[in-house]
Amino acid sequence: MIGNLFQPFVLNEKITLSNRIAMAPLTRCMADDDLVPTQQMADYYARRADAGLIISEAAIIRSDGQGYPNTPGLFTQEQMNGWRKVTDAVHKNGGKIFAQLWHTGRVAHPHYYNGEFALGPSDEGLQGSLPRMRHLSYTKPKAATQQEISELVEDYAQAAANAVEAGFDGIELHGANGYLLDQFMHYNVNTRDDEYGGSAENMTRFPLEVVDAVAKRIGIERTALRISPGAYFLLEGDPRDRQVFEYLLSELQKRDLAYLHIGLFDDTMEFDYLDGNATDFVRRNYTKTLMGVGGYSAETGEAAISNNRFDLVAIGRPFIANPDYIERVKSGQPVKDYSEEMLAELI
Ligand code: FNR
Ligand code: 8K6
Repeated sequence: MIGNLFQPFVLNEKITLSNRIAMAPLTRCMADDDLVPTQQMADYYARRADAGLIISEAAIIRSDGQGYPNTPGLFTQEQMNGWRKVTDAVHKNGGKIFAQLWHTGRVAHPHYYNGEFALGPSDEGLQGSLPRMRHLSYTKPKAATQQEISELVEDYAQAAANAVEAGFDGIELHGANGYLLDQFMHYNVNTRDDEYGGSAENMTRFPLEVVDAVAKRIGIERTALRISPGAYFLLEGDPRDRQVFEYLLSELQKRDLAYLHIGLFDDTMEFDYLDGNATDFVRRNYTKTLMGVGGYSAETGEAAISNNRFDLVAIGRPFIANPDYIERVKSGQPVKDYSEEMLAELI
């Protein structure tokens, strides 16, 4: 039943995956209070090392990128040492692991880093209160200056270098789901009128500067990117966003990323301004290695790969519920259903 899913997949000269199933990045809020990954986290990832690729839960590149409690960092030596336990454990079990690099932008909260403000593309803020911290409301962000944007580019590159030093096989830039890089690419949040806003070329400038700075530091073959052309989480879509992503994809097409990954919870979602779902929009505009995601099982992922909708499938919630997901699928055993209570513990 499951055919080419379990064949090796060559990403590039440096990296070959043992199969086409990736573990999606899954924030678990289980790092210690210095945002250092723990031994329990190392054990959790090691149990899933038979995935073709593990993409780590998002790790913040610097303290003001934090928007949720106990999300791990990749900017101190102690955090790198914690990640080293994770990467060693995964490699010992024959797996490969990329770090997902994160800055939440306007979704950050000064409470977490004892700061004055959250940085965003503009001062367009979020309404409401924070998940798991309902007593805190989102703050009005400060629009990043060009100097601050240059510092952010450097901090992404440094976090990527830290990731490689901590033993990761590569990194995935979190450019999806309404966080900092994604905020620059949607008109709803990016209302700038300088060279970082107002046109497709300007709105993709910062994300592309980050891609290029990271690639220069660790190699493009170790650099991947996750994007959400369809806005569905933490920001609103705008018909003009389509041109931004068409331009982004035309630029990415010129680079040899390890892979491009869609940021979605549900791949059946349709977006008017993309003429359908986000995955098909990306596939029409980008011909290199693409990772799909959002409500897939191994069977439906395999079918989508056979239909050439994408090349690799990321599985999220089922991996939370089933540490032995790959074994179960391979041997035809049923997989346990995910439920939100499972987030309380790392099994
Ligand atoms: C996520 N997702 C997510 N995405 C991301 O890019 N970085 C992250 O850190 C997280 N964290 C996260 C935590 C939890 C608890 C969930 C449920 C999801 C999204 C995830 O990678 C994936 O896109 C979705 O879960 C959809 O895939 P599944 O679960 O339908 O296979
Ligand atoms: C990306 C980091 C987030 C951290 C916290 C946990 C996430 C919980 C997951 C459930 C949220 C589902 C949101 C889906 C949005 C779809 C809206 C149409």
